Amino acid sequence: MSMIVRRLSRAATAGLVAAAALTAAAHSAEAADTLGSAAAGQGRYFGTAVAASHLGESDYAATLDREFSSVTPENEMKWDATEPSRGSFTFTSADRIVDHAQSQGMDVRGHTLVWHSQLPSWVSPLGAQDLRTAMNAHINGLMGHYKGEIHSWDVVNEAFQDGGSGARRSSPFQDKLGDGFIEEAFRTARAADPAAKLCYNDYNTDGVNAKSNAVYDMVKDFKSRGVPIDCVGFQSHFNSNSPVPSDYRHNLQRFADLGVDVQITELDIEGSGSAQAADYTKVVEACLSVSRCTGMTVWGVTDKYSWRSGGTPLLFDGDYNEKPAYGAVLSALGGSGGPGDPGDPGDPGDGASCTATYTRTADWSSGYNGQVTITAGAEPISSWTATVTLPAQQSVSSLWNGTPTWSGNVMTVRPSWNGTLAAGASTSFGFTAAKNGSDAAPTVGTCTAS
Ligand code: G2I
Repeated sequence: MSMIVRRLSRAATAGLVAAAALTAAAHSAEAADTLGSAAAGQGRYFGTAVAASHLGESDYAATLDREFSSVTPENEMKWDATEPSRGSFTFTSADRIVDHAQSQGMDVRGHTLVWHSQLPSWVSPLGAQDLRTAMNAHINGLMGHYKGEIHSWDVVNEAFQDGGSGARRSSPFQDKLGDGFIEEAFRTARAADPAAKLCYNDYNTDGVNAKSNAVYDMVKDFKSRGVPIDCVGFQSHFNSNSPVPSDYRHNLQRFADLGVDVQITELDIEGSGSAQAADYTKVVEACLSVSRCTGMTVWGVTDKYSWRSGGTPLLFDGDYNEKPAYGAVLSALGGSGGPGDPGDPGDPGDGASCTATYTRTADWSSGYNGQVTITAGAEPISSWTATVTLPAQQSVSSLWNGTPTWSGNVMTVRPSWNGTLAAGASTSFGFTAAKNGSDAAPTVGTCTAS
């Protein structure tokens, strides 16, 4: 689909975004027994990196939808994914994540516009003037497509070297355009989407050191000269070689004192058990004690899909069980519940649960039949609720074995006669949809049960 068409259809879903925001507000008023609702009680978001390819896995989607209030596409908004050849933008995977997030009332962080890594091969050979044009066109292409839909963008990522020098990292942008490329990227970004917070994002800048000092000096300079910058992202990838620094809070605060928000953008901490839990507690407490620390994002939902899978660095294990670190984070956020607590929605076998999976059962040129199968979890259930988000153009003409309510193109379906299911048992509902020019599949969101 061309960028222009998609841009129009995104604007047409504005009503849907508003409806999703209402869902989020209602959600945060419930008992703070999830990461997102507990963080909302502290005026913060709690997010995760998401890969589009996992959204069809029901346990992945259920954990994501239940626990998190913000998402960051892990790879889908990077340059190689969105503009693989010059001037030709593809947003299919990124749109999937944004549509899913909006259907659940989640915010979206944009990651990332200008970065030396995951660059398509056509970028590096460009001469200086051409590279400048291409960089600005890339920023405008991405930010234009998602205008008004992204709460914070990582405009420039990882532009400083590791080690003691505090120098800029060599990259096509640095080497050909010089230090000024960062400023230019931020100015272009501000014009492209004035509502988005514009962030500089980096790693090994979590404590006070030569690298964070260099970023600090840049932000101070930007603020003094009116270069538009709103926030600094601290990736916070920790392990035994790179532990949570003792001056983490102090470092976040000194950046906040420059007049920018700070965000923890890619948190993960290798380890397990109580030691890992204690480290996560330090990070959450540091953010909560800095009023301009507006939210935290962990870099993935489950250990099994982490870029550091060997290090089990996340809050849910490979079977989506809550780890001790989950309980520590929830309690540091002022929430209640956690692994083993009665009524905790994330505990397997502890309370009603269900999963929802989608299949297309019939297909013709102008329409199709879809079927959603609801399967009870480890306990019997007496009712279920499933959400189905249709591509904007499509419309549903009939639905059977379920009772729908609509918000924009999000259909929330509850049982008609088939709410009661034994543990592990299934039922399904079906519907007929008109394609109206779009053959895309609907997205099935979280299934909740009682
Ligand atoms: O490296 C951890 C993060 C450091 N900060 C910037 C982040 O954008 C970065 O994320 C990681 C992703 O978590 C990985 O998933 O960035 C990596 C690339 O630099 C991502 O890995 C890549 C693999 O290297 C590719 O082989 C693969 O095709 O993911 C791609 C998509 O699955």
